[in-house]
Amino acid sequence: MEKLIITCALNGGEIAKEDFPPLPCTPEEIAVAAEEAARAGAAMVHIHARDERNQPTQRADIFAEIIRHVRARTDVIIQVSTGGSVGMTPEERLGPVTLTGPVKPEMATLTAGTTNFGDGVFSNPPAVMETFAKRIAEAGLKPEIEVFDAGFVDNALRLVAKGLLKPPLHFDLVMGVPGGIGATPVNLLHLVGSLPAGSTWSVAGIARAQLPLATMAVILGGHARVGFEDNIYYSRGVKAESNAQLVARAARLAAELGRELATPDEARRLLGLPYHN
Ligand code: KMH
Ligand code: ZN
Repeated sequence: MEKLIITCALNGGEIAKEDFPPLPCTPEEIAVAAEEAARAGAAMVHIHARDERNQPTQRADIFAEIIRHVRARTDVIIQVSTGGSVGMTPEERLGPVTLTGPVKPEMATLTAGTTNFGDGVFSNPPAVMETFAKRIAEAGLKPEIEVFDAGFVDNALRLVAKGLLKPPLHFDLVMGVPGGIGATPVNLLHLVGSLPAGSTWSVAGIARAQLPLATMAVILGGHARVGFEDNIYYSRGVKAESNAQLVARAARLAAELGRELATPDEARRLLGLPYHN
């Protein structure tokens, strides 16, 4: 089995800092969280940005500042969100994909469909998906295909058929968003079974599903995403103290189950990233 890539989704675009003060929001807070997560075993961080008032933003200048700070501390793979926050326009969401030079990220997310998302709608109609696939490819970034429901895999295959995505594909199976696919073992097995041969995948279980689905990923040969974007609890009723705490638990679990962790450079090789350190 390949080594395990742990991705830490540090902050997300939906949780308010007022509601959860440990959420990393400033470039410095995000960089410290990324470094701690990397030390705990994460090979990749998935990053959203916040503005001066801690509100979700896709501003390229803020992402540039974040990436500068992260790279000063750690060589972890930087994956930027193009999901942003529910309700943002597609052009707004593409902000971090415009970055070049020393602040260019290595990966960007590409959500392969529309889903209800809590009380809102995360809108990704076909034309938007096609634009995002083109823009991510033109920027020289590897897409991580975000799957919130079963049909999203088929949508990704349509993009492959149109020549807009090039295999091998990397998927992140986000399970348990209210409005998306339920976070059950059977659903995970179904999603994994529907991926094209040669794909890599991680699973991001929402809330209390984070730990059991990460465990399944370790067993099945997939990869695991943990972190505050998906789950702010360590156990029932007990908030997590840091992203690193959640990463450390996933790392311990992998060790118990005999699965070695990938370093950032090993993860780059597994994902076929063009930019090796
Ligand atoms: N904030 C969600 C609506 C991504 O990062 O690409 C979507 C999201 C996905 O977070
Ligand atoms: Zn995200």
